[in-house]
Amino acid sequence: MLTAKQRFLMDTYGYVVVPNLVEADLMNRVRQAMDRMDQELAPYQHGEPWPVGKPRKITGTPYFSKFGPCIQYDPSFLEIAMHPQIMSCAQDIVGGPVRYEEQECSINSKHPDDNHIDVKKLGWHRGIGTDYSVFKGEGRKHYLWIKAIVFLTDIGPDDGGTSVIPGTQSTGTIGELVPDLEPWMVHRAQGSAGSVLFFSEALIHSVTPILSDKKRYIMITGYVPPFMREYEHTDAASSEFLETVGEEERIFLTGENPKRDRYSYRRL
Ligand SMILES: O=C(O)CCC(=O)C(=O)O
Repeated sequence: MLTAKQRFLMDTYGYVVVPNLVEADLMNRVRQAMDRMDQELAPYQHGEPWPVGKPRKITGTPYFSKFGPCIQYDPSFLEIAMHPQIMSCAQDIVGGPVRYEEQECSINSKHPDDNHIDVKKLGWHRGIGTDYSVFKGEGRKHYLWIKAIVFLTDIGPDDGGTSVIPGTQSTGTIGELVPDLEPWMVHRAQGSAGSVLFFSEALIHSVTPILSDKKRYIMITGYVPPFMREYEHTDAASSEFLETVGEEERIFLTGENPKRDRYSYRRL
């Protein structure tokens, strides 16, 4: 559950960083699995057909490795997605039970050419429109599609914390705002390892170049209500993988709960 202050930050800025959610042991296991995956997987060639659920290295440069989907690669990835405290915050923000939407993770470090940040040149994007991404219920705002980014390393001011344009979960478009964007209009999410950045996918956000010599590891999981789907069909868990997990995990991964109708969500 979020505190009143955290709910205020989520509703005002479209994001909140909740500290100290994930234990060091789980973070170590996730980072080790990410290093293994980085060694094992060759970069995906654009347009190559890809089986549903199969872990993939989407980007592979000496400074940036990004994987997605990745949840099937190592049991620690599903464990962190279903971490009880992360799930509790995700349910509080979404406003009911949540299912898996997608999972990506990345390892990045400073590119030798990156010496300053030009906010107008960042890779700004959002996944869903401002109107369709939010509903009000019992005096609260809830967000239908959120991401949780677990900081697996400490992230200080120069360590590539996710950039966001606060408030854009409610209003504004990239085309209107970015040409006139000023540095003070941008926040960079920071926190110690184990903190989790929660944000609405309607919030305009971007990867940020790293200016320090620190390597950044993050795990990103998307959460939606059970009646919503994965972002891309290849993000879904494969039927072979679903056979290897327990009932609670299967319900989380598919949104299909034999004891509830899909639209019993928030029926009071
Ligand atoms: O790497 C980051 O900080 C941001 C990731 C991102 O842009 C996304 O999840 O859409």
